[in-house]
Amino acid sequence: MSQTPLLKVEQHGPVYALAIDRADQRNALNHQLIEELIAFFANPPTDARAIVLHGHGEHFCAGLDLKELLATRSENTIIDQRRSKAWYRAFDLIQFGEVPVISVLQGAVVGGGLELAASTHVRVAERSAFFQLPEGQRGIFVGGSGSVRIPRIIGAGRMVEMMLTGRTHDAETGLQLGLAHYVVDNGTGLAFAMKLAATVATNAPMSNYAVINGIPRISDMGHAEGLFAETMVASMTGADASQRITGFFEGRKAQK
Ligand code: 1HE
Repeated sequence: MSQTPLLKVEQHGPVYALAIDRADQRNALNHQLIEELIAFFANPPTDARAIVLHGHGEHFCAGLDLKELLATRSENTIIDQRRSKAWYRAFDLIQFGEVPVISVLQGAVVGGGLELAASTHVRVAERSAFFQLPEGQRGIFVGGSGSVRIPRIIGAGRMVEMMLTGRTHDAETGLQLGLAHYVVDNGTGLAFAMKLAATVATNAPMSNYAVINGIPRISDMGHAEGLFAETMVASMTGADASQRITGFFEGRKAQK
């Protein structure tokens, strides 16, 4: 029996809006959702130039589906690691994918929901958004790449403190920490993100690809390796640079 999809896809020209449609369970990530994320991001539509990821309802995402965890946990730790491996695949496909992803964050951005948000490239938080890592309180650890991605955004020390105390950061603090790049009024995040996505979509696709794949990797390299990688990546961009640069100067002349 086929399951009703939990990810809803809408095309708006070069921008695709991808909605997590599980508001009754606060968009908690179950196995089906992770598999649907993998299916979408492994083969995004070839005409997609930017993707907006958002969640239906009052909350972006309540993290791992804890009921499913209780029902499916294996005593065999090797088998149990399959869950994390699926999450790694999904979130790596997002962060190191073909197309920039802009997320819209409202209400709970907690646990695995924060791990998911951290794999997106631009994060727009509505004022209602709050960020928390309650894994310690639930007797578990991050298992969706949080310990790799989140310290690179807020620093290892802050993540340790968040996990030990279970503290909640509001949208404004999230902005200061880099968990969000924008804070907007409640109910306006999707429209704001769609506008940003339309702008991102006008960049050269190869430049966007180089930015999302090159910058996080190069920033992990040593100085010499980084410079070498940068020049290699740069040499692969620029297919339509002459036309774009000429267009830029002609546009400025026309304004004068
Ligand atoms: C869930 C989940 C969930 C809600 N798994 N079902 N994440 C957490 O520890 C967060 C747990 N959730 C919450 O703290 C709250 O639900 C919220 C703050 C997100 C929302 O509160 P509220 O009052 O709007 O909703 P609610 O009444 O708590 O929940 C509504 C329903 O969603 C209810 O189901 P129902 O069938 O009884 O109606 C809840 O059980 C369900 N629900 N959150 C399953 N998370 C790979 S490692 C990652 C590790 C983690 O992510 S740990 C953090 C897990």
